[in-house]
Amino acid sequence: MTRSEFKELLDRGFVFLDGATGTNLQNAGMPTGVCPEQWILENREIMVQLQKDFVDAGTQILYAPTFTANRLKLGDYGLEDRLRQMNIDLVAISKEAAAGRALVAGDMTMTGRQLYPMGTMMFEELVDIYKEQAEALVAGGCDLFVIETMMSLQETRAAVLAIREICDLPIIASLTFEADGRTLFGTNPEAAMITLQSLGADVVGMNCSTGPDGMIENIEKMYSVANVPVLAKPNAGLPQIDKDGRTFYPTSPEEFAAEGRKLIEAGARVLGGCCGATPEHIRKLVEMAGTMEPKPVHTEKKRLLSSERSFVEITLDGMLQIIGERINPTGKKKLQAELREGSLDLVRDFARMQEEDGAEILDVNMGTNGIDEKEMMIKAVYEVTQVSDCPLCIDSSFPEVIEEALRIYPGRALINSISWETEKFERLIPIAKKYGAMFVFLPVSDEGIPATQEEKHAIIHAALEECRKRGIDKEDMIVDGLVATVGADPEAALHCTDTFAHCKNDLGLATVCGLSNISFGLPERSFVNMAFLVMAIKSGLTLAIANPSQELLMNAAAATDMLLAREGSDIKYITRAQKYKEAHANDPKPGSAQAAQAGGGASAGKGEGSGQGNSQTVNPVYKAVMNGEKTKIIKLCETELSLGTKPDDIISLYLIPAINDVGDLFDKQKYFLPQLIASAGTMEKAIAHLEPMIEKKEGSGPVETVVIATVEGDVHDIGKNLVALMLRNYGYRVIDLGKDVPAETIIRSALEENASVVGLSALMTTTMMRMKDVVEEAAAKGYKGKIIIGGAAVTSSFAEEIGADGYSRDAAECVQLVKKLLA
Ligand code: B12
Repeated sequence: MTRSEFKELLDRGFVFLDGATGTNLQNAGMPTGVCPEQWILENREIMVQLQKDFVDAGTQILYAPTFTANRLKLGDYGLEDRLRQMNIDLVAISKEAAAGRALVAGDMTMTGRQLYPMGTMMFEELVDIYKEQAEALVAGGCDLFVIETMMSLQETRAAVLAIREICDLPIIASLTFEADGRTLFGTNPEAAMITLQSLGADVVGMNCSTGPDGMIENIEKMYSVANVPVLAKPNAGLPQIDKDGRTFYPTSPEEFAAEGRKLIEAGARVLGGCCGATPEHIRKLVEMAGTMEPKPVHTEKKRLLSSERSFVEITLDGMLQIIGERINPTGKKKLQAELREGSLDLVRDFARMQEEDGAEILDVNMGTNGIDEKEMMIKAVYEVTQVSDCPLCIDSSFPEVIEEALRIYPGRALINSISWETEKFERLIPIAKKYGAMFVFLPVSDEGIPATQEEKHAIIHAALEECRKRGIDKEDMIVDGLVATVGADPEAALHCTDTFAHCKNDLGLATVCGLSNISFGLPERSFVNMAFLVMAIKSGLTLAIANPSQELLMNAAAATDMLLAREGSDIKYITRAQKYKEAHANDPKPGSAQAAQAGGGASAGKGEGSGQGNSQTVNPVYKAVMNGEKTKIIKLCETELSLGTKPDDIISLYLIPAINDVGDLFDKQKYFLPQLIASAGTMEKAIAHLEPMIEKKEGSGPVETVVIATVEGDVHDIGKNLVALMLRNYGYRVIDLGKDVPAETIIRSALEENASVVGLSALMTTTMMRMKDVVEEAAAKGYKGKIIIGGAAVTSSFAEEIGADGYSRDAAECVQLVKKLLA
């Protein structure tokens, strides 16, 4: 099926998908622990019957049972060499069931391995894994693709790109959102929709995780930014356990259909069911939808950029928006030196500071001599996306640098810039199109900078027309006003404002400019820049590339927006003004001798490498863990040691409080999994470095053995490692079994090692009950030693409740506890 035929199908109205595969097959006898794809091939008649039932119920698109038939997942069963034939045969099963009455989608999902920088797999490796499966699915004759149950937006991007690079079949992309409205990796529904529709997915939506009611708000959010149909394929409710310990899904077909009504009202056009949804659920859904009309797919396009976790809308009539300009080595000696050494610490700092100061988009430019710009740009994109939620503006003079950055950027980026010079335009427009990026258009032609306003405007018109012909919308383009220097051309500012007004009012185009060029060569440039900014905003400027730490500019922009009565600008101005007042509460009074010495006070701006607020008071080791700065941490620990702080004090005063604060921010959804992982990695590196330096305490008496482990299902081991370290320092023989350890292994080891004490750690409410399993296992196997427990999730009363012999709050107390128990 071609993409345009698929679009026609979607334009006609609702499209119905199938229901669950896994749960229905389990009910039909598929045992747990087997390779589902292989089981289906061996029991093909069961699958054919299930899918026939779905088609009879109204399913128009069947998902072929190829969900985990990728190299990595099949590899778990030693079946990777059969990948191609298995995918072909599995598609054939669905085709037989469809018998021409439904389309068959080749189904792909996550591989189970995480992408760099959280895991070790590189982006291209994943693209190749998906390509291999996609090629097999095409060979099997699938009509379209579905990428489903995705928890990572970046992995979904890899799959979409892989498919797009081998064929032009339609693609449905569907992610799984948690109850908090984000994927496990922190992506919100809008960011997912913006990123994937611009990358070329034909339908975007969500499946699994919650029941239909939990999806409604997320579907509304997706629909609000969508130009493609929205998909909803919920579970039949949240899974529950029956009295025999079996999982079931509680939503009946009637209830499922009733909730489906709300999903349709929220904007869903493509509908089906996930775990627990039977053919009867689909039948009721189809019947109910027959009484409704789908909401229209928006044809009007918004200007939207996204990062992995957030998004920004650019509006022609809204407040001025700032693209932070500081991640650019031009004229910044310190940044240049760092980049040459391969360090991106300052890049990360600039990213954080600019976001804090009000930038909504961050420009990233790595152009300086003495470095490989492409390599550095890729590193910078990885780093900045971890520390900031702002979408990025990829800024380079080299198309190949831009392309590489767009390929790995986990969102929808802005390109800075594409000009009307033939070579650049021809090279970069297809790149913008392939990756779905927006771009800054520089009205400069092969003849150079246009000599007159008429010429400038003629170039803009020609580019707009050419883009339209190539399927690029005017909303994807932001025109650069080409700011000249007023010292050389007295009408420079007037020409620019004329272009801003023309673009906005006559062409409906957004505009951008770098401000500071206007004042080049003049004294007290900040006054000129500010006056120009006010004129530019009034004439219709949409975005400015600027340093958001320049208070004068930022506050003048907020005040101008307020005077122009732009929505939300009054609150923004007041908030900024209050922040300004607080920041300057201790400044010398204007006009005083100190003020004169301070040289301009508020208007001076922060300048490179300064202005970290009151962060000077925060300990750098603490800060590095909070920010997940792995590369810095050893150096910072060394500095702290040289100041006389003992290694154990560094752990208890800075490292532990920092990781606990990270946990709080994670809890409040201010931090997401990538940040949690980065902070934990930084903490682990610091502890490994400090461990050999911690003084051994003199032991006394016989050497007693302690077996210690984090319980099954739990991978948190930082605290457990500290406990082990402390006990070793006090002379105990510690057998550390690691993390995620089953009860049987722990007790077996305790018996074999003749341990006097078993120490258990658990950090999650979901794993603390595994401690009880260990206590029971000890009783069953006749282990007579003591069992102690710890970890943030547990308390002394819980220890009593499960029959453990002791609990301690931290590692130091644990030593006392063990001593007491063995006395
Ligand atoms: C770091 C961290 C991680 C790291 C762990 C890295 C590692 N190698 O350990 C990573 C990123 C991998 C991680 C993953 C996850 N995490 Co986590 N994580 C944390 C965090 C921020 C800090 C834990 C920590 O190291 N604390 C510092 C140490 C020193 O403290 P401690 O472990 O409590 O240990 C001390 C004492 O408790 C005691 N002690 C510890 N063990 C023992 C044992 C004995 C015998 C004794 C006597 C004493 C004792 O002494 C220790 C030293 O003083 C906590 C938040 C928090 N404040 O606890 C969340 C937290 C535990 N994680 C949480 C979650 C939800 C997750 C994930 C599910 C996230 C996800 N969506 O994937 C996964 C879980 C994966 C799994 N199956 O386990 C939740 C748990 C919620 C709950 N109530 O169940 C928390 C509470 C965050 C939150 N507020 O939501 N996490």
